[in-house]
Amino acid sequence: MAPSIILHHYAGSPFAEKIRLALDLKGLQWFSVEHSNVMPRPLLEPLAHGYRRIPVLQIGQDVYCDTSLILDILEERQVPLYPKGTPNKGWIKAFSLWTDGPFFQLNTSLLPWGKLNEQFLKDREQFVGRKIRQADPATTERITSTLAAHYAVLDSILSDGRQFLAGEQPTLADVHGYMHPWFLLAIRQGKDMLGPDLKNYPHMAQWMKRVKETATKRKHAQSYQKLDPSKAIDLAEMQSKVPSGQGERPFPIQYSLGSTISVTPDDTGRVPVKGKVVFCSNERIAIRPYAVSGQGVDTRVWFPRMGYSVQVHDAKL
Ligand SMILES: N[C@@H](CCC(=O)N[C@@H](CS)C(=O)NCC(=O)O)C(=O)O
Repeated sequence: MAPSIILHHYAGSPFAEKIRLALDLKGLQWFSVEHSNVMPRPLLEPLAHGYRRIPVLQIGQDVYCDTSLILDILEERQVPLYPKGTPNKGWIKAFSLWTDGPFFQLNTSLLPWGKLNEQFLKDREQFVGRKIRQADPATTERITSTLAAHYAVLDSILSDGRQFLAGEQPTLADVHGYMHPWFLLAIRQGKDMLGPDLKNYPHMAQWMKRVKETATKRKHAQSYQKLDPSKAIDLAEMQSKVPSGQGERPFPIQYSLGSTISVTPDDTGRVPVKGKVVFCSNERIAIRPYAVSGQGVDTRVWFPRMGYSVQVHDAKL
């Protein structure tokens, strides 16, 4: 049977690496749809309706934004990555606020910005909403030393001899932590990325090998197939009508099912996605952009509530 999971991504994205790793650790099969590492992404736009970050997970006409939500969706499938006896979802989510926030920002600030092409630099300036400059040597040294402290935290968690970050079995904590040394090493292959020397973190180096080996062992024999981006659009269009709305909990007072709202990331890629609310809970929210714009494909676009702001255009309470 063809896999129903479609990952929209590009090879060099550390956040996408999280999802690729989780898919392998879970032994799931998926379709890989590759997009450019800069905007525009004309064959993702009709599905994601303005959401400009990578990765995006598509299952039929449902489009899930942000790795935090994508990992929750994948967790609903076989081989849990919060096995019994390990820290539960809430704890690991709190842990990911560190890996995805301050740790990630420091890691990317050491990219060799001065050597990257103009188009990439301009794209990322738009993405972060400010000018990006190659740090001078003193700043680079300061960032490297702070970043070293972050890697030391990963190393110290592992220093008591545990096999994985949350104990003896791989969990989503490993998925969140792994993207950082992976990114540093992937970029270093071109010897261009600055930053701490990973040889200084022996526990982390062993753990990286262990995570990789476990993923290789567990991954499905035909883990992924490449899919043409236009086929992913066809697969969303083939679905029946978007199901009517629901919510697990009372809605926030400012909006309700059927309200027109925009959802915008709080930190980077702050492009609002506007649509009618079709689902809302404490954890996630889904909107139907097509119901407002009449453009693109009639998808449900899902966001986590944490890290995203809502602007209400028409409350219809
Ligand atoms: N909080 C988001 C962050 C995603 C993110 O920052 N992705 C980077 C790629 S690793 C991105 O979209 N960069 C800009 C781009 O590719 O256009 C998530 O967890 O998915």
